[in-house]
Amino acid sequence: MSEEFSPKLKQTFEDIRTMKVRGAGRIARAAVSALKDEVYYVSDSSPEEFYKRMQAAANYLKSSRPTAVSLPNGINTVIKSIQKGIAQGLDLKSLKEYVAKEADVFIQKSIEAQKKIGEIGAKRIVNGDTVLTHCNSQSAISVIETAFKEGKQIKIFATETRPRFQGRLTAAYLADHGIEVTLIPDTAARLYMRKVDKVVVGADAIAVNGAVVNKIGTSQIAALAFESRTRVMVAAETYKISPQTYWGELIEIEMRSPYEVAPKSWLDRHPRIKVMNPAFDVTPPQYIDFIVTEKGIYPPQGIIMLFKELYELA
Ligand code: RUB
Repeated sequence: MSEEFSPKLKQTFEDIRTMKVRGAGRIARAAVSALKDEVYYVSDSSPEEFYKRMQAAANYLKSSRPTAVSLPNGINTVIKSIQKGIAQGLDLKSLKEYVAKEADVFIQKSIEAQKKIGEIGAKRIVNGDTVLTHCNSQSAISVIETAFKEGKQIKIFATETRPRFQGRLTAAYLADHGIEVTLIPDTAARLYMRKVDKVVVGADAIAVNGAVVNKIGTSQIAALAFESRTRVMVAAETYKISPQTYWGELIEIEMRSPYEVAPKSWLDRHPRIKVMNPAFDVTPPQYIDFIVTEKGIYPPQGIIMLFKELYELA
């Protein structure tokens, strides 16, 4: 099946699958950029043939990783632009130009959204705050970095984020940008929570009821924050809201290899041990204080209204 796709598309699929490209925003932009290039990969004979080819490419890319809703949402904007262009009666050349332009618009908007989230979220960080973040979220980092650039004296705890240690990426980035950061084991989150003023995390998906799917361990941290009355901010672009959850579907949680948790040689010596390695978990809305999007700040319970507005259902 994948033979019919361009080398770039196949490479992007592999990069997302193997987590060379990771983080929900980056995944979406990489997929949309690959689809943009796919537009001109072969010369189609008709708009319908082009549509069919792009739909196959879209479905292939969607299957690279299951949880980050930004991936299908980003891809769907490209597919919808083809449908719109065909409905408008565009000829093949104009249709391809239109679709490539819409892909660029998505990428540009995604970058701008992260910046805007930083500006809005930073208003909720005050001078002297200690912030705890988990995993490696560009949107969460945007909030932290903007607050720092505004001159606020802040300290960060970054959890190491086992088993893939994305917290090291966060810690390295923040330290390289002059921000005081302390890397802690995930298991030390409760010990240090008493020193934390705000928890700031990103999201891979947001359900319409305001529940947030993010890196495994996020819900544990949110529960600890709840216990110690520490505020939890989720920084996420609106394209992370899952439309499927409006119709009652659940968000699929990616299960990853057991060898990320323990080496194969060790597991081979202990064949009776089972390993579960979920990549994400669900934080219930009651453990989240607010969600910062590029459209403004919402309580988790307000996400349904935002969703209806975005999808013109209200
Ligand atoms: C990354 C992760 C990030 C979100 C949000 O998981 O959980 O918190 O994707 O990131 P993984 P961003 O490393 O498994 O992809 O704000 O950059 O979209």
